[in-house]
Amino acid sequence: MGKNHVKRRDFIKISSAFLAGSAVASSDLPLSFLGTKDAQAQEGDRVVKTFCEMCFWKCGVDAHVKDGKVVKLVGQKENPLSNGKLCPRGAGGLGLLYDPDRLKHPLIRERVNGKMMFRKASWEEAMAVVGDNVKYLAQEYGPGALVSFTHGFGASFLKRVCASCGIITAPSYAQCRGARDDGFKLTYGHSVGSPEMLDIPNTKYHVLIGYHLGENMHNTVVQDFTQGIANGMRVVVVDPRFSTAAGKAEKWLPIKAGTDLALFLGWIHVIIKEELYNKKFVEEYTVGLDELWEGVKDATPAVTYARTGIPVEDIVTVARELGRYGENALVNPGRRSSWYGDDTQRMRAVAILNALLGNYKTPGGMVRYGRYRVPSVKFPKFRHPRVNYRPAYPLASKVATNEVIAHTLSGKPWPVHGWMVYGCNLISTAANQKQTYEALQKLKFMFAIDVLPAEICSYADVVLPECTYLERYDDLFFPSYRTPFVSIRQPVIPPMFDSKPAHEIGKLLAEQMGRYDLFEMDIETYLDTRLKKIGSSLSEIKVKGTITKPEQNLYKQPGEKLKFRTPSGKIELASSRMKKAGFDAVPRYTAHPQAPKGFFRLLFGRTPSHTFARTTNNRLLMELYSENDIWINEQIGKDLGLKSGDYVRLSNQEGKKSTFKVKVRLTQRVRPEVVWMVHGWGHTDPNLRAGYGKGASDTEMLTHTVIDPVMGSVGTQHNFVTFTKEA
Ligand SMILES: Nc1nc2c(c(=O)[nH]1)N[C@H]1C(S)=C(S)[C@@H](COP(=O)(O)OP(=O)(O)OC[C@H]3O[C@@H](n4cnc5c(=O)[nH]c(N)nc54)[C@H](O)[C@@H]3O)O[C@H]1N2
Ligand SMILES: Nc1nc2c(c(=O)[nH]1)N[C@H]1C(S)=C(S)[C@@H](COP(=O)(O)OP(=O)(O)OC[C@H]3O[C@@H](n4cnc5c(=O)[nH]c(N)nc54)[C@H](O)[C@@H]3O)O[C@H]1N2
Ligand code: SF4
Ligand SMILES: [Mo]
Repeated sequence: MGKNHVKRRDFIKISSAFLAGSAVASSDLPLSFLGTKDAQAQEGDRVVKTFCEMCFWKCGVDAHVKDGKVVKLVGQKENPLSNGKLCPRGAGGLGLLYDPDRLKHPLIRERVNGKMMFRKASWEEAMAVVGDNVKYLAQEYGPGALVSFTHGFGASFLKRVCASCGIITAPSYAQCRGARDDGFKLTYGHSVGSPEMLDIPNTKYHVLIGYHLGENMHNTVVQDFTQGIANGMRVVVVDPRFSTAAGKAEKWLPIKAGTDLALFLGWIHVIIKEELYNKKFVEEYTVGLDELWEGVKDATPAVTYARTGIPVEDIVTVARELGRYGENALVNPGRRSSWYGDDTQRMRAVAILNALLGNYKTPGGMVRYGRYRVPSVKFPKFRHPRVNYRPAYPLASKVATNEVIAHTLSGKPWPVHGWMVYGCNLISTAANQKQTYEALQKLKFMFAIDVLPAEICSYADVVLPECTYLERYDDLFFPSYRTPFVSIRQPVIPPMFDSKPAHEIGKLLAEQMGRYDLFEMDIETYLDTRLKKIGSSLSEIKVKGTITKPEQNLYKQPGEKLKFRTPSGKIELASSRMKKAGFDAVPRYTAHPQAPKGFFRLLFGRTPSHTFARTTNNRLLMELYSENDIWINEQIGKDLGLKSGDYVRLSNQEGKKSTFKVKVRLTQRVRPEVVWMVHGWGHTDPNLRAGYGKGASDTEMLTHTVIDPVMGSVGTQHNFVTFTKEA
């Protein structure tokens, strides 16, 4: 074992000595943060242009600084993702920057008199422990013994070093949009992208499946949706819950949860049978129509009604309207698709529906964005030892987080003995917590890089405090988008406490591995060198914040021949790759289990003012929404003797009880057999002093997962809960 190796990990409460006495008391928080619509700088304000990381959308931000303090955050006008506006979470970034619970120093786990505790350490000491263990694991167990879980932009610098240690996995794949992306890749040869390549402002007829815009607050998509509605877009929402988006719709189809695939097959049935599809497009650009019809010919509206609970008339009307609006209609692919374990096939069905409409590169349809290409800088060669591993799922484009956690536990197919966790709180992010906890116990070494004492940190051997996005440079951001752009993240104020940015942590790690050369170029030189390649410079972008190119033409040009990177070169209604891998070439419906008597299917989602579990300690955002509640159908609740405002404990089908109580909200806005809550609440770590015990955790209840055999998406919506009233 590395000389500084530390042993086994029980949860440790990071001593309040490391948290208290912070420079900023919570009472210093600028509580007027929501009055920031006025983007004018007040006298004496210095404005620093950067981009947001309160979620992963990365809107441009103008940060106002006064007397060395950041006083407000407003949307950057020049930035196409913000268009001068931030969502509540973006505006509430100060609640993170000045969170009195922030991690302030590196911490090392130690056993003192038989008791485990964290010791405040210098970066030198902490990195020596990390370095020793990383090297030891590589020497002793070979490539892949250390895996990296990363979510967040700073990870790019760590990847420069960490790819050497084996697999990198992110919860934004199998827990999030992986099934959507792979389902579309199988069908179109490319994914929908992020930002999603959809021309929503010009959509005439828009079907949303679950995708709960307005609660799901991706800034630009919400702006596009609002624009679409202003342009006369008609909206249909399919959701067992009356979402905010449903409030904007002409039709809410309260589907029986888990039966969406049946609805899509029913729509495809009507569209083919009544010849409502775009014949020219389908003939020229798709393959497999006959096979598709074979697969859906029995999915009549009557059968579909029986499966989904949606009246025949609604099924037929929406199919006909989709056909009528054709190229200008959109069945939105949504985003988080890890639902029921048959997610790739469900997303394939959505892809197929769009293909039948012929809405490819059309106003209101699916489009293609290009990006502002910023060439990279060549770094010294670093040979990445390869893990001899075939993904467990034949058509997976990435390795799933839950898969790696399972491998850690089983030691198969390769031994995993160490984790690096950057910016993801695996305790609240990965379902099947028991597996996560057991894997943590089995690890020989784990280090976490975070800004807050998130649950995962309390299980680490070493905790490294990153500074927040408002205190650092990161890499340049230039996603594929309608208006191609490059934006800069730069320090608005210097790092507080003894925290460091990811690029410095990456450098320290590289040095531990003896690779001083990997970070020889300091961050400013690196960014400037990159920017010079596009005729700009660091000094220019620091002032401008965002550099844009003119908006692209998104639509198919007359005479343009479309090409698709699938085996057939066409959109595959029947997928050759699925067939080859032993799956149904055309999606097929199978019924999912329903709730046992007395139980309700647990569904979850977002609220506009919070992001996952990362803002549920943010004192500013908690003023807007301070704890989650559980939505229960009004009649059901009354029958159970509950009323709104009561508190209950949840208990799931396996008898797992929620650690904390949660407030009841009786509403007609959910179907009787489901209940719904906002994800990310019920922090169990007392170090998160504002969030501890507020609301209940959805993840805790997700003990049962159904993994998609195609790409490993973690279906979590087969868990059922019941309630015990709290005194
Ligand atoms: N039960 C359940 N699970 C889910 C979901 C769900 O709805 N329900 N949603 C899924 C989806 S869609 C996704 S994308 C994933 C998201 O999964 P995660 O990204 O793991 O979500 P968070 O809980 O926000 O954890 C982020 C962690 O990063 C830390 N952090 C914040 N800013 C920084 C920073 O600048 N630097 C560093 N180093 N750390 C930072 C936060 O303190 C927090 O500990 O979760 C998935 N898991
Ligand atoms: N405010 C805020 N916005 C966010 C985030 C955040 O944390 N906070 N996270 C961002 C990220 S990374 C992601 S991936 C997205 C996730 O946001 P979405 O992709 O919109 O989320 P989902 O979890 O797929 O969908 C939740 C909705 O689906 C409904 N639903 C549940 N089960 C079913 C079903 O069986 N059928 C149908 N038709 N509907 C169902 C729920 O009632 C709920 O309204 O949000 C993004 N935007
Ligand atoms: S959508 Fe909101 S939280 Fe996400 S980057 Fe934009 S402003 Fe920040
Ligand atoms: Mo996500």
